[in-house]
Amino acid sequence: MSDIETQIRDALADIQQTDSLDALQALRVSLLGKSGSITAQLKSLGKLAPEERKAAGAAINQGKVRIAQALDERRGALADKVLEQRLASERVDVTLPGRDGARGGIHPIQRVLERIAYIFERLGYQRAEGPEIEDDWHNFEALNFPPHHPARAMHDTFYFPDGRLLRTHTSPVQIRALMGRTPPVRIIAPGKVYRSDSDQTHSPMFHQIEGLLVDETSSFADLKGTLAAFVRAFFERDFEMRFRPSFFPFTEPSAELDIRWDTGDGSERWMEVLGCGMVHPKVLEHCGIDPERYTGFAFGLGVERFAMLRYGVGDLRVFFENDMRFLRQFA
Ligand code: 2NL
Repeated sequence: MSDIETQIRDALADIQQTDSLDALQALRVSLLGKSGSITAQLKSLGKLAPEERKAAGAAINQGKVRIAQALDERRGALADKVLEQRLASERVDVTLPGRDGARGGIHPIQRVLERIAYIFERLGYQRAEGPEIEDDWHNFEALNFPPHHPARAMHDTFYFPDGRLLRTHTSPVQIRALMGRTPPVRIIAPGKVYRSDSDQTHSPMFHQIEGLLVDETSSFADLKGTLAAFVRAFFERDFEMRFRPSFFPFTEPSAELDIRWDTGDGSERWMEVLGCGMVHPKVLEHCGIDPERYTGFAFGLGVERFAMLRYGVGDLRVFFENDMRFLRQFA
């Protein structure tokens, strides 16, 4: 009996002295495992005299329970210690200032696009958006392009095998907007457009803003006044301007707006900045609007051209190369 009690006392002391989870597990096996010392005591009960067996069995079982409890407690304490050590070694000072993250900026084309759209929004125009993948009807047919107009040719327009295409202007956005509304409407349609064209002055993808106003009284005089106000607002100065007769399938009459531009080397020249005109009656009809009752004006401009003028950039391609040395100047 005293042998058993000594063994249990030693075991409990060993448990208290164990200071790692691995060593504790090894100790558990050596005490309570299949060939552990406490297990061996239970197995040897048979050798005792029958009158001693009961008391010895009870003492061993009680000891076994205390040892198991002590092992569990010690394991809990050691696990807590391990966790505390980990928390201490991995401590993060959340009050330290962060590393300075590289801050992005708005691309110059997007800045100019926003600036133009905002000028028209202040004049009461609503921004409209639409798909970049269009069908022939919205991109050409509704806009009164004749069936064999050169713009429809494969070498000018990107077609998909199913006949759909990448929009060549944002006019289809305005067609879609017009179809769902009754005048008066004032829409501004900014976005990406695509043409099969690439050289110093043409990019296969570029940005356009078109504007459209339809009501019962709009005239060419309103168009001229609106665009003159826009050009002054955009460049923050006054210009000599001229509206030069032109042609588009979707407007009649049509014009191009030239401004008298100071080239910087002392000379001046007329420079074309946008196209415009009175909406062709056929276009209104295609959108379910009675051309006897309503008239409208429309205009379209290339955002890259306005960005080049505003920032004094001579080559269109720098806008698409994403050279950080160039882009950083606009951050
Ligand atoms: C240019 C010329 C223009 C329009 C775009 C338009 C849209 C509708 C109806 C009638 Cl829905 N017209 N847009 C009108 C005249 C000119 O763009 O040179 N753009 C770069």
